[in-house]
Formats: sequence, structure tokens, C-alpha cells
Amino acid sequence: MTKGYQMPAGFLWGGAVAAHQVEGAWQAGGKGVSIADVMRAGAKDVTRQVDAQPTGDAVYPNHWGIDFFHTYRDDIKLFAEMGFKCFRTSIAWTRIFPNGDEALPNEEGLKFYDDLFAACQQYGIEPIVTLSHFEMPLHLVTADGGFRSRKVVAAFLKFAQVCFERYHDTVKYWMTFNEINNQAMWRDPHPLLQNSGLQLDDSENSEEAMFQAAHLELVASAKAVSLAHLIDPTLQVGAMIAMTPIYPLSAKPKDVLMAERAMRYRYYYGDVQALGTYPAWLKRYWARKGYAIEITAADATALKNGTVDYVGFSYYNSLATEYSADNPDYDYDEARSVVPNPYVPRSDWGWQIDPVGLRYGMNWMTARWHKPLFVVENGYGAYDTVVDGQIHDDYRIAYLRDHILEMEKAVVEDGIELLGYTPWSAIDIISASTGEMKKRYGLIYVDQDDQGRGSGKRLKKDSFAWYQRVIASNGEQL
Ligand code: BGP
Repeated sequence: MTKGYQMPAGFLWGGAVAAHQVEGAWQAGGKGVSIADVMRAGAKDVTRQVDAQPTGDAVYPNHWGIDFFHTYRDDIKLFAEMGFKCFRTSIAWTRIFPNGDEALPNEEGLKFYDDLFAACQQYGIEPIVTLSHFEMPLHLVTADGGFRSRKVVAAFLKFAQVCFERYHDTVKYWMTFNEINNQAMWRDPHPLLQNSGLQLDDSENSEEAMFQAAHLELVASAKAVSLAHLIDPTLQVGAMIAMTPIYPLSAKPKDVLMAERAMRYRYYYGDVQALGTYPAWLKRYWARKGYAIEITAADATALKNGTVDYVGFSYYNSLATEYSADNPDYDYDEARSVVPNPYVPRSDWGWQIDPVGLRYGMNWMTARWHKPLFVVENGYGAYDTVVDGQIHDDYRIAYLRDHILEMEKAVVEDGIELLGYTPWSAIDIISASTGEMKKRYGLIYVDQDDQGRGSGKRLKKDSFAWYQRVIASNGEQL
């Protein structure tokens, strides 16, 4: 046992999942087809392909998830046994608006989340809800091109309004778009589709297309924040940023400048959501590249008026970058600018393991955005094995212990305001980037393989009892 620090009273210890990765029941209760439903599983290091519609022979793991749509009461009971104060999930947009553009919402879908949030409340567990977690209605992609179109801004705001009005008495903490900044990896079509519903056209500049679509998504996010505060001023609406600090590979001044460029590029989304305006460097970057990004006066006003109440973020790992003579302008391009960091170990999926990076990222965001933070994802994907009904995931306990300790130092020693911690994931789920079940993150094991076969039985991993003690001691017993 490692001695940690007590977190402030009321600290929200919990766990996180996302609707499309757990619920399954992909056509139940009037639900429509989302982009998550047409993404086929890929190999360990290949992002998933997207089909125009599900085809008979392909494997679509989000069709079954872990059947949370039917098992949520029993799963939430297990979360309560661990001592959860909160539980993060998302509302599947297509359960509420199956195609995204209906005049009226789907009552069956609304009722499902009434029941889910009531089940949380029964145990005193606070729901933390992401409005869009990589699960945009497919129709809005195929008919309108996702956030290429201002029609999708309107569709998202209609969805947000229905959710805020329906659930504002049971859900106080919201986030608009999951990992909105992941589209900074614009050379990979997967993050563009997941975040903005953007499918690239060969004839266009994909970076310019990303900036324009991201702009409309940022406008949608800001307008949703303002709408929430109109409906219920007690609502707290956060950004959700994928925080992956990018270090200079050396102390060479040009490496340091390259890392500064990398960070400002990867996190300008947070600048807009927390500060309400675009950074000056980005407008000069667009001009230098000849990008014509349409920002109306009304957009600028919406961004200024719709700044977030807090910054939710995910943290898994850090990266590194170095200056290159063939890039004298220090233009950051994730696919080309990131280099391995030789000073940190890696997971089975090659993700760098760097607990100090969590404390670094928390300090960086606080100094830049001056908002309360919320760690809404942090976890270790691994191959877990069942031995005599037990799962000895000491590697996951070690990862979480090391990261929580750095998080607690950021709060107690650095004075950072932190609302809570919801590790990824409360329970084994379908991997977002690969569609695999074998990449397990959960504190609870689910007996199911990559093809959805298995009993679905839930088993408590060793990390279950460990995390139970962390929560019971409010972070002191690690
Ligand atoms: C983040 C997503 C989560 C989760 C996590 C782990 O990007 O917000 O949905 O999936 O990544 O990634 P993966 O499942 O690909 O290992």
C-alpha cells in the first residue's frame, strides 16, 4: 500500500465508459444507426474502417458492446459496491434522434436514460454525461457531411436542448464533445470522422477541412454551454480534451520550440472553449497556408459567450517531438512530428507510460485556461487472463496508483482545482480505436471475446478491491 494524499471533501471518485462502447442493443428502442455502428473492428494497430451501412459479413463490435443496455442495473450495483460517487457515460445521440434531424425526439430512448440515471441516483452516484462521444447519427454524416454543415450545428443543439431539459434535475455535470482535439491528427480519417463526422474528399486539403469542421463543432459546443445555463444555471458544462503532453526530445532550443508549437496546435480547441477566442498564431497560420476558414461575427460572439465551466480531459500517455531541418517553419503534423520518447516504458499497445505527464498536463492546462479540471479518462489497456476465477491485474493497479499519486500531488502541492477522477474504464468495454474486447481497461472483467462470444459474466479484478480502498480513504490509501 502506498500513502497518497486526501482529496478535497466531495471529490468525485468514479469510473467512465461511453454509450457506443458498452450499451450494445444497437437497434433497440427505436435507436438509429450511428457512425460507431458502421465501424468494423481492425487489427491491434489499425484504426477501424467505415462502411456506408453495416454489411452482413463484417464484424461490428459496437452492435453488442457489453450489453449494458440490459445489464446496467447490475453493473451500477457493482460500481456502488466499489464506492463510486459518480459515473461517466454518454447519451447515444441516435437513441434520442435516430437520424439526427427528426422533428421530435424518440421517447423510448429518453426513457432508457431516465431509468439509467435513476439507477445511479438510487446509490447516490452522480451521472457525468458526455453529449457526443464518437457516436454521431450516420445520416448527418451521409446527408450533411457532419460538421461541414451548419445544419448539423442546429441538429446538435436540438439534441443538447432535449437532454438538458429532460435530465437537468438528475445530471449536473455535462461535457459537449469527447476529445474534440483528436482531430488534430487530421491525416488519419478515423479521428476526423469520430469528432466532426468529416469524411475526406480526395480533392480537398484535409487540414483545411478539419479546421473548418472543427470551427462549427466549437460553435456548437459554445452554443450548447450557453443553452444549458439558460435552462438551468446550476448546470456545469465542460470541454473534453485528450491531453497527451508533447515533450521536446532534447534541450536543444529548436526542439523546445517545436514542442511549444506542438502543444499549441494540439490544444487550441481548449483555448477556444475555455477562453472564448482563437489564438492569434492560428489565424496567421491559416493565412500562411492560404486556408479560408469561415468565422462569422455571430460565431465569434457565440464562442465568447459560451466558454466552459470546467475542462474534462483524458490522459493515457505523453509523446515527444524534435525539430527537423525539412520543417523550418516548425509546422506541427502529428503523423510526421512525433518521435518515440526513449525515457518511458510502453504498454502492449505501444502507449507510453508516464505518470508524471499527468501532473505536467494538469499544470499546463491550469496555467493556460484557469478552469477547474476533471480527469474523466485515465487507464491501462492490457491482456487480462482469468486464473481460477481471479484476474490479478497488478499491472493496472500499478499504472492507476502511479497516476493517481501524481494527480494528488497536482492538487495538494500545486494547488490545482480538480473536480473528480473517473478512470477508463469502470468495466471492460469495446476498444474505441481497434474494436477489440481483448484490450481490457475495466476494474470489472466481462467474459466476452472480440466476436462477442462468452457468458457475459462479470468478475471483480484485483483492481476492484484496490480501488474500493482508494475511494474509501478519499485517495489516501493507494
Ligand atoms: C479515448 C476515448 C475512449 C477510449 C480510450 C481508450 O480516445 O475517449 O472512448 O476508447 O480512448 O482508447 P482505446 O479504446 O482505443 O484503447
